[in-house]
Amino acid sequence: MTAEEYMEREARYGAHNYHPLPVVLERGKGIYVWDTDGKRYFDFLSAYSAVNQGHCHPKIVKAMTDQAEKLALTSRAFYNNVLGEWEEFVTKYFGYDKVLPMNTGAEADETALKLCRKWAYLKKGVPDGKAKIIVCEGNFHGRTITIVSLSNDPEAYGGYGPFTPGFVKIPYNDIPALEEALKDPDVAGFLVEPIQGEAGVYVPDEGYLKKAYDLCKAHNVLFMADEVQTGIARTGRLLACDHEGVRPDILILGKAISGGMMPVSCVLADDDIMLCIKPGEHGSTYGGNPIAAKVSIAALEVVRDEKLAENAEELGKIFRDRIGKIQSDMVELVRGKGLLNAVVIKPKNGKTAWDVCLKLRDKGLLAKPTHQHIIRFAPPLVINKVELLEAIGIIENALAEFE
Ligand code: IF1
Repeated sequence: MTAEEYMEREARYGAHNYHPLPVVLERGKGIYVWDTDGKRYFDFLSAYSAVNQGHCHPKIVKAMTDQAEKLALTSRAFYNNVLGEWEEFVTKYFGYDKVLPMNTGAEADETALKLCRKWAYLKKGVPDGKAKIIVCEGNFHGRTITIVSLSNDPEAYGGYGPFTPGFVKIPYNDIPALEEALKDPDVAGFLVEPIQGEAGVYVPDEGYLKKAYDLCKAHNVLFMADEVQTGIARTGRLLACDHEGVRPDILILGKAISGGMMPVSCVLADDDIMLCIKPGEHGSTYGGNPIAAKVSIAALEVVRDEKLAENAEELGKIFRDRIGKIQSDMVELVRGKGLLNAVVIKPKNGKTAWDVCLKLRDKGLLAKPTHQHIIRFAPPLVINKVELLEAIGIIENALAEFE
């Protein structure tokens, strides 16, 4: 089949809820993916930061296949011999008393919201049904009805009402707005992305997270960090909150916690919070399944053993420095942390970020525009300096062709 035929088949039989860049992939290894014609590309999306450890990392593949041959799924109706191993590993790795496993990022965010409300009623003394949670404009936390209720992006929430009540939206990176919202005694939690990914890799002012955390503490409000995209070494630290020495009360993880092998997500918290949810009050058929447990341990070991956070920190600086020096009217701005970066593109002669991404594809590098005018660049964190410089060369050449 030709690439065209693969794409037509998807359009014919699949729902039209995506608009992919026209490239059909069939194989991945490390920082590279190959299309159905055998052409190789740098993957500068990394499945939205799920594949931080690189495609098909041998250690993670082995963990997956070994466990798949033994025991794949028990549900949580019974114990299995690996879930506890993962729970011990993950809680020690991130430094929390307890972990609750789910599958997708959206489910982990939902779990955090439920946990926060339970805590508000059981521990903070908020009257039943009155708990409020503060969220930030420009957020992206997933696609469920409750989560799109938090969104102020019409594309995400439009046509999906009625929406879940109990949320207060304030501007991102705005401490006075948070201070004001926290005056309400029924506020139970504050949910925030340490860097807003979907908004276009929007990095808040230095000190924002720390100030927000301190304000939450002063008001007995839970600080909940959605590190689904920023977590697991992407921004140059294990967690983006580590840049400011903030330890969230509720930590939400997904994506790279499995190295992109399968959906694994979780919520971490200490006993005082986590034990507010009792048996039967929350869960998921696949959450914490034996394959997920083994895959996730391997994925996190790779992050530690291959020093991916350190690599992201170092190479991220080179990336922003070199891209910032490109002589092109189309490069308005480059921003980011570690290897989570975005370039804001100024359209030229009717050519937009989409056209730049098509040009990059032709030259062997895959990236995806967000919000018309922004391109996100997030390679697997196993990339080395020589490879990064080659990729930067491709970006330079692509932009030069629009001059
Ligand atoms: C799609 C964006 C990235 C997330 C944060 C929770 C979730 C996500 C901070 C939900 C998911 C995704 C989903 C993906 C596109 C993508 C994305 F462009 F929309 F913003 F990564 F940048 N919290 N992000 O970023 O996780 O339920 O998907 O596992 O196609 O919707 P999920």
